[in-house]
Parts: sequence; structure tokens; C-alpha cells
Amino acid sequence: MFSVNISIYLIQINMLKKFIGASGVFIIFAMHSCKSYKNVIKLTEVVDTNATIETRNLFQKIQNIKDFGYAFGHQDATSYGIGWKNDGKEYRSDVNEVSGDFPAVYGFEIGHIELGDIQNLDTVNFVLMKKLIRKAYKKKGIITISWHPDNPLSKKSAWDTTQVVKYVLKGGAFHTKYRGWLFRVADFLNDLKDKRGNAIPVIFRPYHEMNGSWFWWGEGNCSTEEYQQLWKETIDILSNEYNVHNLLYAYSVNTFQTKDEYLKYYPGDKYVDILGVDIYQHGTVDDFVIALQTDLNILSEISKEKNKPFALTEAGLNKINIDNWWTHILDKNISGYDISWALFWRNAWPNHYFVPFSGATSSADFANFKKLPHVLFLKDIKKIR
Ligand code: BMA
Repeated sequence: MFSVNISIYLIQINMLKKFIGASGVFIIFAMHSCKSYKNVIKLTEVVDTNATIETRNLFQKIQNIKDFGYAFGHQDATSYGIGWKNDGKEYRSDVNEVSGDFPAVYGFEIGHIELGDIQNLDTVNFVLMKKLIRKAYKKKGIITISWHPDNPLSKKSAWDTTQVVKYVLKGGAFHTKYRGWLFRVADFLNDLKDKRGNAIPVIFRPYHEMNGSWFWWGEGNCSTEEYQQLWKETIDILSNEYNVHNLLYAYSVNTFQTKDEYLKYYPGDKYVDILGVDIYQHGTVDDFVIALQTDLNILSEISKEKNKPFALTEAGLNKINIDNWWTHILDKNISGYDISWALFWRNAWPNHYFVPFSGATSSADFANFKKLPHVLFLKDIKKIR
């Protein structure tokens, strides 16, 4: 109830601004005389102090979602699926074909935008991606973007672990090059506009799984201080220099054992909006369940301490070869936590998919999973503000 009031309040401020033009003095005066102003600011405080109203509203919505359940997300949901690839004319999703509704959360990946390429590292054309982002947003979906930038030194992929972070930082030999990369990222993000020309709010999730050693920004390939500096400089450059104000920032750790491990690379409360964790079932069900319980218990605690929402920012079991995985393994072990969403990885090839397609094992269970009242698909989150 309180959050609804806040949204209305912010909309009123916006309307007032439009009505009285640039005269902020009146607003400040009015605010000072209003006791709840401090609360409004506190609750809608996000990393970017100049974040747009839509971005702040998204943050509020993410916090409200958990009161209803958790939102279901899929990476590249509308870009391709098993046996099809979006040619720009269709709007489909394996999720919709199996369950009768589209995901609530849409993951997109901008790896190779930094190179000025026309398509991302997974061959999704960037013009098409923008179109799909606009469409998902128009339908009231939530957009999250990951970024697997190439190694700036070796020019190989994000998985090339040649040490480079220290050279990318301010004063380093590759800093100018890195700024050029961020310029392209900013250009892409600033071009995400709705019909009215307002920037589409996005949950940006760069430099994820840093506690693993497979990316150039990962464990053992840079120091914790270098990682934190990379994170801060990236945000500062995007927001303060390249005027990107439509982002919430998600810090996303690979499955971990302890609170200390989770916070080892944490760049600070002022630089993180959402706490994330990536957990896949690579081995047995028992191992997966233990990982979910360990990590989500710790994250619940950190989330409360820091007053920040948390999410399962990547998850899945490749090929989902267990009939009742969705209802009996996944949902049973995550529905008791206050996560805002769970995003499942991409349906890339017949041996690399994380959501069932028509006829795949677990399709029937997925349809039942979708029907659970606390599992929120697109039609369900439309109602949440
Ligand atoms: C990985 C795999 C890769 C892909 C990368 C970025 O998990 O799916 O094939 O290139 O994510 O999307």
C-alpha cells in the first residue's frame, strides 16, 4: 500500500515539474514541509542519483514483486528458441509455446557491442534486440542485460583470462580503449526508448560470476580491489560522463559457500541496487538443493541488512531431463525465499537449453509450474506496480 502511494507521489512530482517548468524551488519548498519526503527518497534511492523516474519505479516494482511471489525470466526468450530464430517478423517464445504465456523478465546479452559489431556474441542482431526490448517493455515485461565483453588486451573472448583489469582502470594503458567500449555500451542503452521517447529502464548485470575464475574479471585474474575499481569506474563513466540514467545495477555472484565469499568483490552499497546469484544444477539434485538453500539463506540475510532486493539472476538445468524438475526441485526450494525473479538461461541448441520447448521432457511439468499462483509470468506482473 505504502509503495503504491510512493509511485503516485512520484508521478505527481513529475506532473508538477511539467506544470511549473524548471522551478524546482517550489518543489523543494513543498517537500520540506512534507514529513514523508525523506521516506520517499529513502525508498526510491538507487545507485544512479540521476536515475529516471521509470528506473526508480522499476526498482519499486522489483521490491513489490516479492509480495506476490517471484517473476519468471528467460534469457533471449524472444530472439530464438529450439528450431527457430527470430527473423524480425515474428514474436514468439518457447516459454509461451509450452505454457501459454510469455516470461515476465527478459534477459538480453550485449557482448560484442563494445567492438561495434552488428550482432552479439550469440548472433543476435543489435537492431533486432532493440526492437525486442521495446516490445517486451511495451507489454510490461522487465528487461535485464548482461555483458560478456571480449578481453581488451588479448582481443579474445570474455573467457580469455589474460590479466587485463589493472590496465583498463584509470591511468592504465587500456583505459582509453575501455572508455571507447563504454561509449558504445552507453549509445546502445541510451537508444532504448519507448513510444513516447522515454528511456526504457534496464537491470544491468555486468562482470558477473567474479568469484569463478573463467572470465578475465574473475577470481585469480585480478585483485578484489581491481575488480571493485572496475565496477565503480564503469558505473561512474556510464552515468556521469555518458549520461546513462536508465539503469539499475545488479551484482551477480556465482554459487558460493559463505557470506564472506559473497561480499568479497562487493563494490559497496552505493554501487549496487540488486543482489544476485547464479546457480545451475551441474551435478546431483542434492547438490543443487544444498546450493539453493545455502545461497538463498545467506542472501536473505544480506538483503535484509542492506535493504536491497535479491534475485536468482541465472539458473537452470541443461536439457531438463527430470520430468518434475520445475515443480518438485526448483520451485520447492526457491518459493520460500523473497527473491524477486529467477532467470533461466538461453535455449540455444538441442544440447544447450534451459527451458522446455514444445514436446521436450518437463514440458507438462513446466505448464503446471506456470499455473502456480506465486510463479509470475507476463500477465501476472502486469498487475504489479
Ligand atoms: C554462456 C553460453 C554461451 C554464450 C554465453 C553468453 O552461458 O550460453 O554459449 O555465448 O553464455 O550468452
